[in-house]
Amino acid sequence: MSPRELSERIVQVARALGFSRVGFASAQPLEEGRDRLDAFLAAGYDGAMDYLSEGPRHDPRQLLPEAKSVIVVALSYGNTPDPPPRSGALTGRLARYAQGDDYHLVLKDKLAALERALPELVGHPVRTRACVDTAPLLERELAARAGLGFHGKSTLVIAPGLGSYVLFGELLVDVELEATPPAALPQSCGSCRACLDACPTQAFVAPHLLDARRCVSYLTIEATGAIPAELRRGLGDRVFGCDACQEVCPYNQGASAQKAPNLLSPRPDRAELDLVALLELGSAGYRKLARRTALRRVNRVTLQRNAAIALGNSGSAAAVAPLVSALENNPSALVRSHAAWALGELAPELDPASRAALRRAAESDGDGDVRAEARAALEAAD
Ligand code: B12
Ligand code: SF4
Ligand code: SF4
Repeated sequence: MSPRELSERIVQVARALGFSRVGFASAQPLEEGRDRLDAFLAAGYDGAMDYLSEGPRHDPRQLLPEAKSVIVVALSYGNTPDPPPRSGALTGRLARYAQGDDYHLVLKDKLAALERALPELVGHPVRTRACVDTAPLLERELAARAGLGFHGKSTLVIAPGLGSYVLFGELLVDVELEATPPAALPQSCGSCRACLDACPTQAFVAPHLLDARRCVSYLTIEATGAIPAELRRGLGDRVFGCDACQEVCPYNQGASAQKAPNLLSPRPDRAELDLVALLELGSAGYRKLARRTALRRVNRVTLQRNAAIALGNSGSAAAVAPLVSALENNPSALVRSHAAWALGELAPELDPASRAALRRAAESDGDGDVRAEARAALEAAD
């Protein structure tokens, strides 16, 4: 079988598994990507994501020394329903990719099926390594090299015809496959800068360059400690991830009407979560909420912290009582301190009882951060 025939048969199998795009790239090191990653790390834009500097991420052969090619697949989730209009209810938003099954599990299952099909397609045993997100690999560089899309100014890879709501997975193989030529036009953002202007925390340092420490996705998912006070308002009602830079992208307009299969099976009840229930989440509730979803990436306290901030951003008097309860009863100082901040944001809504709770926390909470946040909230209320 010619290399082209082999590629075509692999594409057929991958498409039958539900992948929206499939491309092939050489497993040669990604030199340009390495330079960009080094500059990103040198500037400290990675924040606490130490794993980004561990091990070379630009060389697929570090993961499979015999690798000759990389099969890159794209899973499209653009047709997740658009978020409902704000209703005034105390709800928090999840990023689109988190509204259904965990993409790591879905992609890994599908890549395993492709892996099993390869020996018969190729005609001999094949050494492989499947990667989804967590392996030390520059997945966006590989996706672009495999012709699946181009680098948007938002740093997301945009797949023509699908937009940026695509997730990538890779299969490294010890087989020489014909590289996919770059995707057909259009291939750039042109003069557009909508994503840069829409970012609620001004996280873009320049086109194609993100200071991850300011990104709502980083703050709500990766950051485990206190969220810098000056960025909390920017979170708005987002409690897990952020799509603001994708929502405004012209390449994503009409995405929710796409007919492509959505392997993540988004659930309507996951577009928004009840913020009070999230703030009061118990262990059993957390297990039920996070099971087989991307929410597994964060622990219960992180979700409670995020809920406290979103309640503080709600402007609603109904948020005061649950926040006072969290300030007085939550065992986590992180949650209590963010509840105190949130009460300060709701200063015009505070009644004498909630002010008294803040005063008690300011004087006698066992944690210094909680005392400081409660004092600041009282100052805001005076
Ligand atoms: C760390 C990480 C994050 C961090 C940092 C993101 C960032 N922009 O660096 C945080 C937590 C903020 C994050 C957020 C999100 N992430 Co993320 N993340 C990753 C992860 C694990 C590593 C990315 C990385 O190495 N960053 C360091 C920078 C320097 O590298 P890079 O962004 O990949 O950029 C490279 C290229 O794009 C290229 N490049 C950069 N600029 C330019 C400019 C030009 C002109 C050219 C030619 C090339 C180029 O050079 C860079 C280095 O090689 C990847 C998975 C993986 N293993 O790659 C997922 C990944 C990038 N994330 C993904 C997703 C879906 C998201 C979110 C949309 C989730 C959400 N809804 O909340 C947001 C989007 C935020 C954004 N605008 O990027 C997808 C992106 C899919 C896509 N279509 O691009 C990935 C690929 C996961 C996956 N398996 O699908 N993420
Ligand atoms: S995901 Fe949100 S916070 Fe992060 S860069 Fe995009 S718009 Fe900004
Ligand atoms: S919003 Fe505009 S600038 Fe940003 S990625 Fe999309 S096309 Fe590019």
